[in-house]
Amino acid sequence: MNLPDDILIVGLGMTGVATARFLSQMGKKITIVDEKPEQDLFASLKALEDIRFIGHFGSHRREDFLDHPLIIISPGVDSDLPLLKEAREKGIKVIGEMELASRFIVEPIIAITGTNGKTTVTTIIGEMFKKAFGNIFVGGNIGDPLINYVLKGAKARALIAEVSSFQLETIETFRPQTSILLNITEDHLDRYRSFSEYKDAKYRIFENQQQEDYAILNKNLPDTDGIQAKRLFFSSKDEIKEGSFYQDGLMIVRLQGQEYRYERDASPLIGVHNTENLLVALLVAHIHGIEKDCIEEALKEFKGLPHRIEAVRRIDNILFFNDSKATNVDSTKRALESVEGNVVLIAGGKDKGGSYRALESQMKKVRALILIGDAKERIKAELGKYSETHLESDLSSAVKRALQIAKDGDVVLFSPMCSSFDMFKSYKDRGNQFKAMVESL
Ligand code: UMA
Repeated sequence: MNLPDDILIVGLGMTGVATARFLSQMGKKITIVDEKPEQDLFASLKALEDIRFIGHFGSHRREDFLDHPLIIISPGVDSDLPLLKEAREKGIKVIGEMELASRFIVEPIIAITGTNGKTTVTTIIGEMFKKAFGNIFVGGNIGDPLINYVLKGAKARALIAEVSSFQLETIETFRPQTSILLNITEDHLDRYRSFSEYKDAKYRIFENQQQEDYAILNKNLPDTDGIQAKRLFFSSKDEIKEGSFYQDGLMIVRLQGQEYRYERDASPLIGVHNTENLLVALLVAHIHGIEKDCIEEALKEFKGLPHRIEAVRRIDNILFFNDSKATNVDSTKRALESVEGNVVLIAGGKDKGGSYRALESQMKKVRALILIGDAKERIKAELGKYSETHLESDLSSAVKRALQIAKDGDVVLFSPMCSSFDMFKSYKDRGNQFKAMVESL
């Protein structure tokens, strides 16, 4: 791709830093803007100490957005910002880092999106591919921006990329060889005007695919018209002709007249949602010709990721789970479906504007609801009538309260349904603090 000499980068988080390093390596003149003041960008600025760029920090300035022929934005920057709209109207190109990276990548990309399960599926596929081929890049929304792969000049056999709706908003030519859409439920309604806008962003993962590519979709998802790639489905309920499904304790892959069977129990991951995650990974592995023994080894060895229904400690037959990664209501619903026994649920955090009512069907399992954070009043208004409800000022008092309320054989589940940014740096920080609090009880 021919890039102009003068480029604006919006956002100086992980993505902005990686993009700046790449553009600097290409000898471009770089301007970086971020709405945060300089003192809050210390770590990013330190990471760019050795490269030359112009930085304007604090609030965004109109002239920065209208002065450069190309703007590259980070996923956290809304592509509908009025200043970006104005730039586009002036003929300035606005793309995201993932689009930029993909223009320099020739190796096959396996891209995974969905509201929940993305990171788990990306990681398991990554493990299977590493066993089979060794040299694999795993990145994207999971943490390592794709542009870092290009920057390092490495040559992997394939790239396994977790892709968010934010990243998909700003693609133009991004074309994965295999695109996966796991599920779509309400999320990020603080960024999107409607659920359908969020859904449309997710479906863009198929937009540039051609007939020789693969599109893998959950059988439950509607409207699959308009996809050019070969469509394969997965289901935890229904038998599938071409794709993968669960039946009587087995995960079955059917592909080009062949059938491959795996015991569900071969994986230590619990829950129907994980059955679906595994079905996808098995299907992708077989599309790419991975041998059964590599697949089986990865299935057995992958014990799940931290902060996802992670067992922390048992105190007097009360089991504490950390599910801090549950940043939306569907994720918490899946956690409640997966754990056994009565549950004391600790939830709340930064509200994203969606409804919490999707949890109603699982509330019979909830002995008590302990709420924290910005969202606590809204959650109480929607779910409080189904169980004893307590509002707490912080996570530490919520944990202590949970121990008082829980009875023998109960589960204490910390599954916030909200993002962490009202009280914590990230879901990881939140989960780590929860674990430390439980350990100190
Ligand atoms: N900013 C502006 N102007 C704006 C908005 C933001 O200047 O209008 C600035 C912020 O002040 C901040 C910078 O942009 O300094 C942050 O950019 P960013 O939020 O894109 O952060 P990165 O560190 O680059 O992380 C991003 C992803 N973050 C988001 O999508 C919000 C990371 O996903 C991803 O791991 C990383 O790129 C590498 O690809 C995180 C995430 O929460 C895990 N993702 C969401 C999710 O999974 O639900 C989508």
